[in-house]
Amino acid sequence: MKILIIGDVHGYFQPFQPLIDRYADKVDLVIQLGDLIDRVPSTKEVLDLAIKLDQEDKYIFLKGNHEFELLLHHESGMNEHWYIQMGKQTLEQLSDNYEYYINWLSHRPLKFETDDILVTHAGTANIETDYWDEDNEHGILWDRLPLKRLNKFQIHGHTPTESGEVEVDQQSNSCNIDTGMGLGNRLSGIIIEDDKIMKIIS
Ligand SMILES: [Mn+2]
Repeated sequence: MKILIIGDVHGYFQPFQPLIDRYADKVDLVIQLGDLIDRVPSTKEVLDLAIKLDQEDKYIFLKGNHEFELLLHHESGMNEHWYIQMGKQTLEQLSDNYEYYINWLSHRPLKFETDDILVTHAGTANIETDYWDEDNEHGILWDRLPLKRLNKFQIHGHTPTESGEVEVDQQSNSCNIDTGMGLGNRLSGIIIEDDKIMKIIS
């Protein structure tokens, strides 16, 4: 099975749609690992496309910390840290159909897993506490610590790589595909077959 995994999009419709158009037909499954939203003004277009694609079984959209922040704002009231930085603009863009977007976002899974790979937003930190806790600063949505080596290949994003390229870490048997779209750098993806990287798209 060939799987295309796409990194953090952060509202950049422009490289996101062409990447889907060019590569989705060449694989069996497409996974985006969260942080579709925030940062630039086309969050709405990105979400509209994702929601449309998600009607097909072929697509899986995971939750990132930015989706978590928006849902926290929705459920628990003013999330000031997020709101001031980018939430206000995101909420304005989604205001016409707010409940519809919230409903879809609240159903995003935290992981995709096979016998060979584990895909999450930020990876599994080498910590004692529960890394599946969405509110844990070293949890699956937030971690920036070195990852725990598991018995499978991990693919994650969340922390832009220093090189601006897709980076493989041999020690933890993992791969970071966040090449800094949120900083205006670029969007990347990889095509995996079993646990082997067949192609890097950058
Ligand atoms: Mn993130």
